[in-house]
This record gives sequence, C-alpha cells and structure tokens, in this order.
Amino acid sequence: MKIISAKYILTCNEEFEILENHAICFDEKIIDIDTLNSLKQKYKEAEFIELPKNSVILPGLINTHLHLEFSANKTSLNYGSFLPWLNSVIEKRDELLKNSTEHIKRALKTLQKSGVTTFGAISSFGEEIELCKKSPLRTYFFVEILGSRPDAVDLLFEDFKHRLRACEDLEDERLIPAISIHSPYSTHPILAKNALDIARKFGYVVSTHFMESKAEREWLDSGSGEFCEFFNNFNPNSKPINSPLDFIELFSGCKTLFTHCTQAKKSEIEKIKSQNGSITHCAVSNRLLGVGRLKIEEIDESILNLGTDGLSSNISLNLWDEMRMALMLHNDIDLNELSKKLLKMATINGAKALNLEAGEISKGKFADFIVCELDSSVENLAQNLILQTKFVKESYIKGERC
Ligand code: MCF
Ligand code: FE
Repeated sequence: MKIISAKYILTCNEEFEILENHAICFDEKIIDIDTLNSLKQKYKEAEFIELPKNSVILPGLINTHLHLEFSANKTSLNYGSFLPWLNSVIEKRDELLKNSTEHIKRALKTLQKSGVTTFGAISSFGEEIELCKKSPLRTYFFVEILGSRPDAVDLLFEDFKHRLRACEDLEDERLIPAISIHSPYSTHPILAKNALDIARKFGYVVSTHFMESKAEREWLDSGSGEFCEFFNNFNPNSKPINSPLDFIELFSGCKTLFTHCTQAKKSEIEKIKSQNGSITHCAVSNRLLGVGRLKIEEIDESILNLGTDGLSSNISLNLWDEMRMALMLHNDIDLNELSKKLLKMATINGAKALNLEAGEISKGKFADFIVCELDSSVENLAQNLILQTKFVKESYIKGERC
C-alpha cells in the first residue's frame, strides 16, 4: 500500500473536480483520497511517495484508436483527400509493413512516455502482438476483419478467427482481446455478423470506422461518388453492401467505439448512443485525410473519446500533441471548456468506452495515473496542462510504476 500527494489532483470525474493539496492511498486500486495528514493517520503502514511541489496527478491517458502496423510511415502516403490516401495505403502497405518492428517499438515508447496507460490497437495482420505483449501498457488488441466479396467470406472469417485465437492465447490483464469491423463500405454484413456474434458471446469490446468521408457517405447512401470508381476497379457493377443504420444495428449488444463519424447524421449518432456505443474522435487524422471536422459541440460529451489513429494518418501518437491540435482545430469552442472536455475524452470517457475500471481518480478504480510538473493556477490548469505537456514525469499502472 502506498500514499502519493500532489499540489493538484485532476480527478477527471464527471464533475471534473480538482483537489488541492490532497493525496491518494492505493495498491492495485485507489483505496482512499484525502488530505495527506488524514491518510497518513489512517494508513500508518503505507509507503509515502514524495513528489516535487508543483506536481499534478491525473488519470493515465487512454488512446482508444491507433494502428501500430503503419508506424513506419512518414511521407509515403497521400494526404488531403480520402480516396487518394486509401489508394496510397493499398499501394504502399507491404513496403510499410516490411521493416516496421523498430518503428513500432518507438511508437510504444512514445505512448508510454507521453502518459498513455491504455490504448486500443487496431490490427489488420497481428504481427505487432508480441511487442504489445512486452509493453507494460494495457492494450485492447482489436483484431480487424474486412472484405466485401461474398465468395471470400469463409476464408476471411477463418483467417480472422486464427488471429483472434493468437490474441486470446496471450490474454491477460494488460492484453485484452477485442474485435474491429473495419467499416461499412469494406466489410460484408455476414462477416461482420459472424465476428460480432463472437464479441457478444465473450463480451469483447468492438471498434469500427464509421462515416469517415464524404465518399463513404455518397457510396452508402446512393452507390455514387468516388467509391464507385474504386470498387468498380475490383468488380464491375459493385453496389454498397451495408446501409448506415442497418450497419449500426449489427452492433447492438456489443460495446462499440465508432471512429471518426465526421459525416454521420444526427439520427446515426443518436442510434449509436441508444446502443450504448461511443464516438472516437481523431482530429488530426480527419484533417490530414480531408474528411471534415467532427462537430463535437453538437454531440453529447459523455459519448466522446479520443484517439490519434495511426502514423498512417498522423504525425504523432502523443495524445498531448493530439489535444493541442484539437484545441486549434475546434477554434470556436471556449478554450478552457474545450481543454476540460478533451481531458475527459482522453481519460474517463475512454475508460467507459472500453468498459475499463480506470480513467478517473476515484475510490475503487484501478490505480492507473500519471504525474506531470506544472506551475499553474487552478483556473487554467486544464489548458496549461495541454499546452505545456509533452512527456509525463511518472506513470503508474495497476499501482506499479513503469
Ligand atoms: O482510421 C484510418 C482511416 N480509415 C480507415 N482505415 C485506416 C485508418 N488508418 C489505418 N487504416 C487501415 C485499416 O485498418 O487502413 C486499411 C485497413 O487495414 C484500409 S483498408 C485497405
Ligand atoms: Fe483508424
């Protein structure tokens, strides 16, 4: 049992309470929160961790959506518009995957140093699983399934189950199997249904890319737009395989993170919410792929969480960089209000979306927290943390320093 105290504790709870000159008593979980004196009185045998005077404790950050596999990318892919990007991914994929090990290791280090304690890795091929297993961070390993040809469904499903089994074999508290249905334009509903049956049976969390681009909107609504040419290259007379609302319905009963949603309609967002799902916002990725800004001010804050997406559509996997960029991108929202909202998206809301008992400094939650050093008034703490933090001083996961 340990006690740690700080000038400020940003609880990131629903009310966004900030405690001044308080301390936390913890083992694997948070046992108690009070003034240092009362905790020392109450838990006499606990070891005391002394921090510098200007320390701030907050929950470990949660990056709910990234693709480690494409970590080798710097300048290989085309940015600015979705279809040219997608075509460049298909063209450069093998090259990017070939020598990615060192890049993935570096990416995992960045996550750790920046204060991420949990992340969601979307995995198309599964090669990065051993590196995730070695990392001290909690990984939700989203085994991805995709493919639109009905005649390939059986083969693709077998391959998916094989990759999922490999993940299940390594499962422990820090490597959690999860499922990713790539998107409504790329995944046949039978394939999606089969994978989602497994998710429901084992209670796996699910992630999907949804309504990311105008091209996706036009294709799913009317079989028109840029995806028409894209699919006709593979198969003349292609038609969309999912309708947006039916696609969302497939996920009912599964805890699902719908990523991007930049082109989603109000009715679709309402349906996601009514199914207890959440929306993952990837601000930089959306900007780089030219898919429009997610109007976060129009969406219920509690269903929003934050991801960086991969280095295939970002220049950094550091969630502080992402929050800084999001502050600039959503330039009509009050700076301090947006700062608080982003910090909640990156902590408590990420945890809720992943069904994880963490993401806030509250009794009974896992002792996953980080320590930053910052001189700031309490009023501007949220915005100053985002503006000034690149790396954190310390990270604790399940009460252990890493
Ligand atoms: O989230 C971004 C943009 N939207 C869709 N897919 C991806 C993103 N970053 C990487 N991807 C991957 C996806 O997992 O790119 C491939 C899939 O493996 C595109 S489908 C050929
Ligand atoms: Fe993605």
